Amino acid sequence: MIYEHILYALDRGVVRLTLNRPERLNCFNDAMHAEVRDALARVRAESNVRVLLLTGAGRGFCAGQDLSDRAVTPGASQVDLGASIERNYRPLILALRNLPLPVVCAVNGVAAGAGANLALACDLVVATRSASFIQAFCKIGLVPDSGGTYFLPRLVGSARAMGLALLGDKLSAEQAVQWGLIWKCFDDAAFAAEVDALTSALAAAPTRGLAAIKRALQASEGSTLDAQLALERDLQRELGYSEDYREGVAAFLGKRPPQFSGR
Ligand code: T3D
Repeated sequence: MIYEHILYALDRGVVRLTLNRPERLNCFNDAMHAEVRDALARVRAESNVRVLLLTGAGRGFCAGQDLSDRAVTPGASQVDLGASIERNYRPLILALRNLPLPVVCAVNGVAAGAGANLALACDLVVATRSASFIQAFCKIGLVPDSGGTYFLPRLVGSARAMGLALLGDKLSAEQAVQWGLIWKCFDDAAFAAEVDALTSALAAAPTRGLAAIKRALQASEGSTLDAQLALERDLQRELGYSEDYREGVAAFLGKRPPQFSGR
């Protein structure tokens, strides 16, 4: 597939997927959704990908759904938003969550509506200090989608989730870090270098182990202690036979840096 609305680049194990409609703050139309779906399938299929980096072109990260595709003209039939969610947003969020490798979101500017929750669905979210997060849905009579009602209370607690979702106020990246909504924010000038350092470190790490950590932490969100203990046992058993575990132990005992292959 030739991409018109995203950029896709693989370099040293890191796929950089850039939402690329900067004149509209990278908001989603159906074509961009189809391209992102194709790109995520490609990431899954390529054996040498060890990290996915999601970011946006220009001054914004993503402003959610393209509302110019939702203008209602007199006499025209209205769009079934449930069908749009089912076709586009739900599979997108599930694909990111189920990818067996770390997904980093580099929020380079405003993240609004489904754009904000797309970021929250990623495993590590970093932002420029000038970035912001807006649960814009309430301003147009909608409910937070793309996992917003799932991620928000789990990340920041129900009082803050309610405030963000009911008021739709802009939350600064610094406040988002303080509230535990995202991992870190960096000065804008240092952002690219910090993101490179983060993704390079993850690309050199034991990929299967990281995928298992992601799976176990996700599972704990709806699980019991006993079920988690059983899952940890099963994952540890599996990882104990991996090349990266053998390399990690050998490197530790040999007092040398490990060279993980991701296998
Ligand atoms: O519909 C379904 O399928 C259901 C799923 C829905 C999921 C959703 O995401 S619903 C929520 C949709 N998003 C929003 O409501 C956010 C709308 N955007 C904004 O509120 C503001 O643009 C921002 C707060 C994000 C940024 O404000 P600001 O002042 O920095 O920029 P701006 O001037 O508003 O935007 C720049 C341009 O991008 C502007 O175009 P123009 O005037 O220069 O030609 C603006 O219209 C355009 N733009 C920004 N967001 C959207 C958009 N165009 C279409 N759709 C957008 N979502």
